[in-house]
Amino acid sequence: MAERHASRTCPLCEATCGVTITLDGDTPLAVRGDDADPFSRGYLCPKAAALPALHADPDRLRTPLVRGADGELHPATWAEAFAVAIDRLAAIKRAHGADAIALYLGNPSAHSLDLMTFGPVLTRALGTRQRYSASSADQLPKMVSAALMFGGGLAIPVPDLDRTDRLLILGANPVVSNGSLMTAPDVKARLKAIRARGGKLIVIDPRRTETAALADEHHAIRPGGDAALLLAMAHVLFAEGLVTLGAAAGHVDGLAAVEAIAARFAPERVAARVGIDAATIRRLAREHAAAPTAACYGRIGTTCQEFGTLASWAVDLINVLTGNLDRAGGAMWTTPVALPGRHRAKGDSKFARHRSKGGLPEMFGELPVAAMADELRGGVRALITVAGNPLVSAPGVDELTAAIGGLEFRVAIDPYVNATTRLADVVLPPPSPLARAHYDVALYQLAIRNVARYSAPTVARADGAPAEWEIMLTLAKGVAGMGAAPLPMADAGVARELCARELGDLAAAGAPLAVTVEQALAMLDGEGPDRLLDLLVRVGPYGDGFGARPGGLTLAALRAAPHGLDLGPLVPRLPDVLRTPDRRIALAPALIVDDVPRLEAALDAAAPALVLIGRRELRSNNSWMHNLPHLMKGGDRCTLLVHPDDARARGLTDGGRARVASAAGAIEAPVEISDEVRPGVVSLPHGFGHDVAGVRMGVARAHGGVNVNQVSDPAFHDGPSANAAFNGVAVEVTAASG
Ligand SMILES: Nc1nc2c(c(=O)[nH]1)N[C@H]1C(S)=C(S)[C@@H](COP(=O)(O)OP(=O)(O)OC[C@H]3O[C@@H](n4cnc5c(=O)[nH]c(N)nc54)[C@H](O)[C@@H]3O)O[C@H]1N2
Ligand SMILES: Nc1nc2c(c(=O)[nH]1)N[C@H]1C(S)=C(S)[C@@H](COP(=O)(O)OP(=O)(O)OC[C@H]3O[C@@H](n4cnc5c(=O)[nH]c(N)nc54)[C@H](O)[C@@H]3O)O[C@H]1N2
Ligand code: SF4
Ligand SMILES: [Mo]
Repeated sequence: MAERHASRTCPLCEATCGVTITLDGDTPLAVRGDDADPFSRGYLCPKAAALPALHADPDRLRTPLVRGADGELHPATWAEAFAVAIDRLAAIKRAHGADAIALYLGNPSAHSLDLMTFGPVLTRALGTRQRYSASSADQLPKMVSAALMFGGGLAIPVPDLDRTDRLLILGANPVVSNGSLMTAPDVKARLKAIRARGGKLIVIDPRRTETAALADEHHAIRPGGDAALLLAMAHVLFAEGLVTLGAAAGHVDGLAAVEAIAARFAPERVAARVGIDAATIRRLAREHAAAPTAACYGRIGTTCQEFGTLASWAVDLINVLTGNLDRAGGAMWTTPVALPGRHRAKGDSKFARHRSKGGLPEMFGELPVAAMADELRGGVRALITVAGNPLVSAPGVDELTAAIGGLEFRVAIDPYVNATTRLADVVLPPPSPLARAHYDVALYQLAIRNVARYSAPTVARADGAPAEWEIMLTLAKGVAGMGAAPLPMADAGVARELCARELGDLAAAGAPLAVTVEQALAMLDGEGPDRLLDLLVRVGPYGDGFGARPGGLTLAALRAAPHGLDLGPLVPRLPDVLRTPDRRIALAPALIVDDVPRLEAALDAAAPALVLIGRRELRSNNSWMHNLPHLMKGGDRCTLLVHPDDARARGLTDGGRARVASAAGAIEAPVEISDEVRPGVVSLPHGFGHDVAGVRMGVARAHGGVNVNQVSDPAFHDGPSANAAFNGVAVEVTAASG
């Protein structure tokens, strides 16, 4: 037996932990934390321990599936499956135009080097305006506020976790989620360290979460109250002369406009809607301002809600107004090693260039998932899903199921036959996550230290199976009508184009490199994503500049450091980080400010008696890791948390069943009575509902659970971004007999 050890980055969540895998040949046996990873320092969560099971899962597809004349999905060769997919897609595009094909990109694409680099190639080849992604069921409001305030959708300040004296967390549960828009392995230890060094942790959440359990203070806000709470804190800062801009001084516009808005949000006015009393709000504002350093941070509870963009904006207002933006211990920007488009002069704020039939705006080139069912019914003929399971993850899944079912043709790039891909006509499975190279292009933009870790594939790909970037490229070439060109040529074409763009941006920025595109291309390492990564590293701030900065980083240098490189704590980035048109911080962008009256109207309106929120749990990863037996041990986790008062008033019993009904639909779920949710709030996790006809995931089906997004209402969404509002959905809950 040739037992060996290989280290790589865990691809499963945003924490980017290093893992060391014990293998027998190419069979993974066990996983432990990689002690030599300078960022994760040996930390490992239970999900990573399931990587061998994921690799070995008999339900994970190894060959493509194509729907036969009998209406069933059958194994097919790669050549057959590509031929069917390309013929049909190309024919639909020819006959009905680019917008007849819709594309949905799911969450794991942000964790995949292949998809981060070659996803855009397919997107461009399709040329469709029918583009969707999990972003509009997630962080889109934060991207909108960051783009408008700072000039980049991912120019999102992250809490300087390891140095802060005070962390105010709203609507995030990092102890369970392992952190999001804040790449920080072993976040639990890092949070505990804040208190150990004398700092304070404050959690604002309708539920007393696992993170709240570690905190100095927990305040059970009413869902949707965050923007009002933070504006009321801003009110206090202005009223009491506590505003100080720190590093942002001299770089901000719109301060007077913000003061005028904050003036309308006295703590006493918002307290009832927010569910936190005025004295506490005043104290939170004063203590935040008085702390030597402080960071304000919000996540899903602040984005996937009715006022997502306002709340996301207000989080950074608090960072700015207390002098904590861009200072150590405050909220800072990462300096990532590899970042596409980093030298471009202009930001990426492209909004509302077109709209859905229902009037919802395009954002960063995509339409919101809240509009997807309507749009698919209105002229779209085919759908490609990549690493996504929208029939579990998007709001209003009953209507969306009918809409997807009614299309002419569906292609899924996915390793499982799940609630969504069971409807596909062609399923193209990516290789095991252990059989691909890994580099976190997306997540290292949001890391709490400047780090970089490249992982080579741990095991070989199965004979004849393409890498996922090759799947994307083959489809891209096919729909673009260049079917016969050999792959490497098209790959080289992608590299040439990116290289020309990056070198061109540098020249335009007055910092040209002394190489031609051809010379640079000749120096690049590898093919496919590796080659593009090498390019991005070399033109980046630590890069060798193709010889201009000898000793600078290259992909070869990353390969030589398989446990990762620690490039130090975050450093100040103002004003260079800004990509707003005037390179200033816009504190009061029109698109956001125009939404304030809607918030004020809500303050004065009657709130629903009972609202639904979501939750995550440790051994789960949205919808797709429920097929691994040892992650599914123990009791049913897909339960409806109900406060004892609400249970009593509705005659609900612990372990009994409840019917949950909203404007969008109704489901039944087992009741778990607990005072960890505040009265008036019930909580159900998302990611369940696997036991539907056609799903080929044996373990997941046995633990099917209910699909909460049958009651999430696509009509209930954020204003400016139209991001799905999964939290704060008005529901009626009654005892069910079943
Ligand atoms: N174990 C595990 N880890 C994961 C995932 C997973 O499914 N399982 N998913 C990954 C993904 S895709 C993401 S985006 C991240 C998400 O990471 P987090 O945002 O940290 O995770 P959530 O558990 O969704 O936390 C949202 C919190 O918001 C609270 N909340 C709900 N409504 C409101 C509100 O109106 N205001 C406030 N202040 N709070 C509210 C909820 O009670 C919940 O505690 O997690 C990632 N990590
Ligand atoms: N009610 C409610 N709904 C929610 C949320 C919530 O909090 N509450 N959270 C939202 C959030 S934050 C998110 S991110 C979305 C997630 O929404 P989605 O991205 O649509 O769903 P996932 O469950 O992450 O499904 C990922 C899919 O990718 C496949 N997959 C895994 N790895 C790979 C790979 O390497 N390549 C390919 N091609 N496929 C792969 C899996 O098999 C699965 O089918 O859900 C959203 N939906
Ligand atoms: S926290 Fe996330 S990255 Fe770290 S081991 Fe767990 S799943 Fe993997
Ligand atoms: Mo997410």
